Amino acid sequence: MSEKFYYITTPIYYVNDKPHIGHAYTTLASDVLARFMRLDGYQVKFLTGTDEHGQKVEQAAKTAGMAPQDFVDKVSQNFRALGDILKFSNNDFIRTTEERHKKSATALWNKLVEKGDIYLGKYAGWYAVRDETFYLETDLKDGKAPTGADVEWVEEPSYFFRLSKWQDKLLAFYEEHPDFIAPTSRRNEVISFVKSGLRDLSVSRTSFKWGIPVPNDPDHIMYVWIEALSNYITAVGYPDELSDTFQKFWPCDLHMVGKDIVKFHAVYWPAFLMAAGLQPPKRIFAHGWWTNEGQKISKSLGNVIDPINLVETYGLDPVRYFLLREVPFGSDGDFSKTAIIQRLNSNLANDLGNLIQRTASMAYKNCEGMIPHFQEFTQEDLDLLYEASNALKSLRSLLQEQLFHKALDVLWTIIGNANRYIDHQAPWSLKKTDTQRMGTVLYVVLEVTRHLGLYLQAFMPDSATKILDLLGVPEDQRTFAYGGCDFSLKAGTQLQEPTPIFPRYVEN
Ligand code: ME8
Repeated sequence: MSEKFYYITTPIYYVNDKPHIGHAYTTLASDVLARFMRLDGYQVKFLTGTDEHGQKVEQAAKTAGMAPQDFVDKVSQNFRALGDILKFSNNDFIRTTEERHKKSATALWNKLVEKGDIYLGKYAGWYAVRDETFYLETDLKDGKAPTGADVEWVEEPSYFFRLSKWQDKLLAFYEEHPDFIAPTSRRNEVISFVKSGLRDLSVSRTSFKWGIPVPNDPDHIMYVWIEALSNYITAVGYPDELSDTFQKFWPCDLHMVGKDIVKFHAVYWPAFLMAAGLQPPKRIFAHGWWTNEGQKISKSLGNVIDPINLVETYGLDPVRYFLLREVPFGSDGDFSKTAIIQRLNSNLANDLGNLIQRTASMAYKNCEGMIPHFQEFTQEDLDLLYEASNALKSLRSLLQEQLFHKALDVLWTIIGNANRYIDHQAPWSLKKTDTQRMGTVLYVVLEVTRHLGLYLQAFMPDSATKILDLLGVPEDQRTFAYGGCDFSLKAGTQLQEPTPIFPRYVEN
């Protein structure tokens, strides 16, 4: 089989704050894709990390009374810890204060200078530290940035990137690559932004020190975005473009980001890359924004949702499930306690939990604790088995478009059908009249559960492992390559004694 590669990244998060639900959401969605692609036979590079330079971090360190490096060492750790708790499967974690990154960002800068795309000029404009962005006088609303951030007048020598030169090339690129930006609403937004005209971009600052110095002009620090974006190529070995890793993984398959930073990823980043003679990434998905019980999440409102807290309250897999099922991926979403409890109790405990619990318990009690023997399948049996094994095709195409909620819908349709099938077949009655048919019915549902267990490994890894363990599926037969009927459950395999995998949530 030929080797297949998949490279997925999350934004690198600012270390001026503790991770919250928004950060967890982006990395979770990426984690599900990384896991799915691994199960589907790809060699996956899954990168996340922390963005540690810039004025915002310098200020946060000062407020904390710490040296910037000590501060970032400490806060970066919170993001790693989040990954451990949420079981993110990233196989690289980049910090922009690492040597490999300084080397790569510097090399990218030098390349842009060499190509004539960076020049020294003078910057005068309104700068918002919070957004790390410059604004025009006409952008301001009531003396503040359109985002509400405070701005200050900045006038200083600055290096510029010739972004204006790339306007037509970017538009042509979007045209030729209709899947480059998703969802469509974001794509339209980006295209109209570029069409409205691109000005050259100030890419260095002299007003702070905490960053990577501009080569041969150390009074200047590289603007945080040119530096931060280059993390995606650092992690695959840039500037060594001929390295094995770079060859396998660049261009990146997917940059997963929130809608707040789509412009940087879909406009500036491909322009920098094209200017440096490198290929742009294949796709940028910009997801929506979470609010808390209808309110914008912010530190000043004191309503920041701590993902670690959520996991402690509801359990890891229910949180993973809820975040990706509740809201169509790409749209904004609202977190509410009622909604998560409802999802947990109805979709997980009732629909999936009961399906497994009642069939596995019946087989365990009535079929000598083993996967039952089966007889010839009826059309109804075959329909359900086919629906379960065939779901992989839909999951692949839905996840290729990052439609997590629809992928989960596909699985829950199977779960609903399997529950209806049991109700209709009533194996508890067959127990008295036709034990062989009872065995067949239980077998069908357990085999459907095996498929569900295989797929769910991407979404809810712990629970899926419990399902597959329960069924005695060998550990080396849990990738999608083993979905076919050659690897169906073997009658006579020992079942584990079933215990509920998704207990109901009862509020104290
Ligand atoms: O922007 N809902 O870092 P950052 C959903 N360092 N997602 C949210 C969210 C919310 N309420 N709040 C944050 C930066 N996010 C730069 C990135 S990349 C080269 C540099 C998520 O710490 C979402 O993914 O501000 C958003 O894009 C990201 O956190 C911003 O993280």
